[in-house]
Amino acid sequence: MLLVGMLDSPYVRRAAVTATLLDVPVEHRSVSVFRHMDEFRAINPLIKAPSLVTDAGTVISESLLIIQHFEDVAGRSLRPVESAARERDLALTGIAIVAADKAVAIEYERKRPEAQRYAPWQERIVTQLHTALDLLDAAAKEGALSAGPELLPCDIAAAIAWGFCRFVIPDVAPAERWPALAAQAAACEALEVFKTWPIDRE
Ligand SMILES: N[C@@H](CCC(=O)N[C@@H](CS)C(=O)NCC(=O)O)C(=O)O
Repeated sequence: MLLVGMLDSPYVRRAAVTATLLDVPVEHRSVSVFRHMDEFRAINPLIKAPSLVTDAGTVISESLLIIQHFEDVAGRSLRPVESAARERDLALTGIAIVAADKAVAIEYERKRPEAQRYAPWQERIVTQLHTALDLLDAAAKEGALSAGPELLPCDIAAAIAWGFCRFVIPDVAPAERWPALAAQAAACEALEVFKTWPIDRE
């Protein structure tokens, strides 16, 4: 299987870390959706990262679906089995994905020429990001997010979303404002599986 996309994408990185934890072997190709558009388009005309090319040659977009395919191949999932824990994981994973979505939106807004930026929209997405980070920090503080020993999807998603914020928009995500989340993410980043898929490999 071939996972396509750069590891500075929180979606690509989440998929890569999950594949390793599920023991699903993936080859990784670091192709940029911006700098290598033609190369990306040849793999997936949608030019979305991550893209997965399965062993059968099928192209799958969207990280959640790619992870679902990894689970199908592995015959297991990283989600807890017990229903309350499972629900909590789904809720926290969703919050972490929203955090990543909003951080990406903030980064993309910054690509616009100054005159084409719309301040009320920028304020909205920063507020949404901060709300998501508040919720993740509270979860980390009460121990609902951790760095293992068994990593859950929410642990992975939260740590990766936080790492992405610190990497691309550190000015709107100061570490001292969300210390429990920052500590949880730092503990995850120290793990071998996170080091295998570093955010800044390229
Ligand atoms: N919901 C998607 C989001 C993926 C996404 O937005 N990826 C960005 C890179 S971080 C991308 O492909 N951007 C180019 C574009 O949207 O045209 C997922 O979970 O895979």
